[in-house]
Amino acid sequence: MAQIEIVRADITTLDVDAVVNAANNRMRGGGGVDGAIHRAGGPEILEDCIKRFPDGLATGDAGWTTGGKMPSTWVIHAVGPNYSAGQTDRSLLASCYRRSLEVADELGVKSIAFPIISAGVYGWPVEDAAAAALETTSAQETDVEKIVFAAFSDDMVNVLRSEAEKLGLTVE
Ligand code: AR6
Repeated sequence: MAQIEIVRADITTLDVDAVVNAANNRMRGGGGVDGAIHRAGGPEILEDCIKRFPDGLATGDAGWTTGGKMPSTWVIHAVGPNYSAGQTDRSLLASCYRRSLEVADELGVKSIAFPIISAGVYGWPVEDAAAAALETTSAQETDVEKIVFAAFSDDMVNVLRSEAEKLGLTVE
């Protein structure tokens, strides 16, 4: 089982093999963490998105591009469900984490950082978004050794710590 860490950080600054992006179906960038990743990594990420995902990506799925100028080698883009638009199927949210770790294993990634997918613009209730993130990643068989959750606020750090405690998970 991978070691789980919760940190307060801008995910684009983390020195990990892969950072996960909370993307959308079009896979051409956007706001929130998606905007931050495209800005930090530079235009190579969008070029790779256009080349590798001409038709975008389905909700719940994940796929990789270069990390461009970021410290991470890879970006793994996952498309979360848009709760605010009525996509409330939790299995789609869990699928983002499962698919991201599968892609990470294909790439030989040993350390990965996740944002809390769907918990921003897409409006998923934050406690449940954090619980889904922790539950799904901690239950998965993977060769990834370190999973970092990058919280963008102190509130999110506290939510993640409290949900981890409810799940009986050891986190750093
Ligand atoms: N580092 C870490 N976490 C961040 C960062 C950052 N630099 N920036 C934001 N967050 P969101 P979603 C947190 O809205 O809800 C985009 O337009 C944020 O506080 O980025 O899945 C896409 O293109 C929140 O906790 O993603 C899609 O259209 C979490 O990351 C749509 O938004 C996710 O918030 C996806 O919405």
